[in-house]
Amino acid sequence: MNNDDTICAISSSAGPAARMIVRLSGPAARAMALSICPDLPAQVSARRHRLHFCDLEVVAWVYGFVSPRSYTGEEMVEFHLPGNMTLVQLLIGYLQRQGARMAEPGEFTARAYFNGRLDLTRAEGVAAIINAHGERELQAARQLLAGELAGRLRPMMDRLTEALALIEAEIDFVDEPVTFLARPDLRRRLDAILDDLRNLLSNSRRFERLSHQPRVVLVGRPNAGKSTLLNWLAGHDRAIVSPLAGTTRDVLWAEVMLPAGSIHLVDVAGLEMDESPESVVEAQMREHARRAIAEADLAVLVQEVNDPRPPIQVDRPFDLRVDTKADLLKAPAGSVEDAILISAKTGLGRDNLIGALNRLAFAGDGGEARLALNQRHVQSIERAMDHLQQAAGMAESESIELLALELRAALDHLGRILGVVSPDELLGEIFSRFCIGK
Ligand SMILES: Nc1nc2c(ncn2[C@@H]2O[C@H](COP(=O)(O)OP(=O)(O)OP(=O)(O)O)[C@@H](O)[C@H]2O)c(=O)[nH]1
Ligand SMILES: [Mg+2]
Repeated sequence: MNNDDTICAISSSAGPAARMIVRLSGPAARAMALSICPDLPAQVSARRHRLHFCDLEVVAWVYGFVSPRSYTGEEMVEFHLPGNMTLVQLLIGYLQRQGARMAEPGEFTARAYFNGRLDLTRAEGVAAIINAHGERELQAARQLLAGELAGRLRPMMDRLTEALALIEAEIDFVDEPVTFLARPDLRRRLDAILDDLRNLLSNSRRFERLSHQPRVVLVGRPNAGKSTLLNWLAGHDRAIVSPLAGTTRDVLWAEVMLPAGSIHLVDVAGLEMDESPESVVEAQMREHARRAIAEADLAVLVQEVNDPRPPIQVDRPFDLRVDTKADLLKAPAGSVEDAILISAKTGLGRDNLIGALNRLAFAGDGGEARLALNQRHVQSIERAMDHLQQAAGMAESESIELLALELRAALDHLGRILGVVSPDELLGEIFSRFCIGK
């Protein structure tokens, strides 16, 4: 990426809006802005101005930022124009004729990173916010942007740097019998850093998991009330319900909102225990059901409360049992102890059921306080831990050169997370996930 030129882009979201934002950043940003807005103040400012370009006079809010006090760290100007795409395109065309180049996706944030305004985890936070689906991802992205991961890693890196410096000092004084760091002390320090990294991994969530919608499949005999349950939780008539056994044939699903997120609730054909399929359709129906059951994250056994037969069995254990049609309950002993008793007719058990599904589907998610790590973070932490383990194993040995090498490699991997040492291809990979104008 070349930072010598001045870039511009539309940085408001796509589609009609009351205001549209054109961003300009780089060494010539101010000069270009002055050519259409001669009274732009020399200091940081936010004012309404009359802009003159392409024989037009347009009243717009103009935000002037002075290097290094801007998002990118460069001279920056933002034009907040009336929401008119033609106007915006005329302005962009004008700026291009003045020498501005259209920004690539993520280029504003990349410049912020190169100018030391953001570390790499925070830059990823910006990308994650732009791409967030739903509240949980947004929350995790905000944590990244707030620098929480960096805040946890930096003290560990400082401790590691200190140990490395002491070891390297010994290498420099190899001819003299000095020890700057007693070996048991070194070992303790390395073990402590390893413990902290291990804790960071085990107490964090995975970013990738946040966007995964847990699949929950309803399994039971024909007529048990599975489709009714699907409709009841989805809040609309997704599936056909009838008193005839064998109503559902295809695999159906609906998105169901639970307090911690949404799940993909799957309804399949009712299954009998040991019945051989009578027709081609039935064989297919079973095969589809079997696959949906195997692919689900959770399986719920749905059984009519008065059904005296033993529950059906499938190739996996059930995570939850739901007894349906509680309004038809003949004797109180009908329900199994750890089953959730519901009635779609009277509304009984709905909160219980939602609570149980929520716990199962989002267990281990651990609320908002836990940090979310992406694949790249986890991989770098694991590699750093491998090198630290190697180093800890050598702590007692004589060859401190090799030990220093391992410590340096560990530090390097942690540094990559923050972008302290970042190969170009890694940077390209991260910033290309942005959209233009960010
Ligand atoms: N009284 C009562 N009837 C219910 C309740 N839930 C479902 N039913 C009835 O039970 C019958 C079967 O319901 P479905 O939801 O179609 O059952 P299913 O398990 O999807 O059946 P298949 O698709 O054939 O496997 C329908 O007539 C429903 O109206 C309930 O809570 N109370
Ligand atoms: Mg059904």
